[in-house]
Amino acid sequence: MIKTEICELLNIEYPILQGGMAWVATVELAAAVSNAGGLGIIGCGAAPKNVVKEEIAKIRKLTNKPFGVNVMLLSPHVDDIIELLCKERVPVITTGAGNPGKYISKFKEIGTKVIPVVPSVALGKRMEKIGADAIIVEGTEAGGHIGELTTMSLIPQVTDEVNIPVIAAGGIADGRGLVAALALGAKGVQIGTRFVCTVECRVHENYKNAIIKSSDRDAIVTGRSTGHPVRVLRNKLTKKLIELEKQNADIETLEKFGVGRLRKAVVDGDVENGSVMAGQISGLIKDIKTCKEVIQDIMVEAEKVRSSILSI
Ligand code: TUI
Repeated sequence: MIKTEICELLNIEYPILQGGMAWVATVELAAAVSNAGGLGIIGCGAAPKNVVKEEIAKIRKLTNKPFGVNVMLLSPHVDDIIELLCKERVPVITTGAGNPGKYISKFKEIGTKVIPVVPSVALGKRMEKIGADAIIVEGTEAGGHIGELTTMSLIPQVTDEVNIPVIAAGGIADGRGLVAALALGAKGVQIGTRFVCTVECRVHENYKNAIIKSSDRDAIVTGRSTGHPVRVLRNKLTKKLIELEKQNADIETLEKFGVGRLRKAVVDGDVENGSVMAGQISGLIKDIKTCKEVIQDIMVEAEKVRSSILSI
């Protein structure tokens, strides 16, 4: 089986991390991924401290394997969450949607592994300098809040410039993606959308079905004009947002229009008026499996792909 230094660093069996998706990456999903040998990650999104505290208590009951917590740096509760995570001494912290520079030394003090998500070489280098244990390098293929560059072009550029392990994210959902990421110099992958379509993921079934029904060109980007581009599945909401952007609506109007939309899709199952965050790889996902099946299938396929490449 493919093992890399990420497995050693995080004390996990397979070099697969589950994306810490806001609203989506709840404790049930994260525990299932950790129990299946990957790294499950609870996504804080914009949740307040008490909610995250309960999630951490629950995951400790559901698994004795390592797990992570993702801090979304645009959250209004970010300082409270950081304080909580330090107190709780969670094994791994990932960060997204911003620069976690000012928090890294706090995490290092308590021995937590810190893995920021970065969308560029410059930020990756900065994170290495200030002590990140690894970096998740996320291409624009990913769902949710995204950067500009593709996984294919970002990963080799970053791996050439840093000495800490790189974990590839964005556009990866199977064993081919894992082997491709390793070929580009990554030591592991972070997978989001594939884990949404699992038995253990608690999103509304309409959300899972929207991904299953989607095809290659359905995951589009809105919000470029606000400076916070977000990849979501095409629906009534995106149509309206595109219209508003064409009319040069101001940032405040656009951001107000987006408030509560992710919850609407995830919790209420309103996949027309809600924000169905999902990556470009959505079109590849055709079924709902358990997290264990997802991980096993990826690893078995990766081994096959690796040997077929070696015999070319
Ligand atoms: O964070 C994500 N994906 C997310 S967060 C999220 S919740 C949200 N909803 C609506 C609007 C905004 C957020 C949904 N999906 N992925 C990790 C990621 N981080 N992608 C890109 C970045 C990133 C961007 C800029 C990381 C650092 C960064 O730094 C800029 C700077 O300050 O230098």
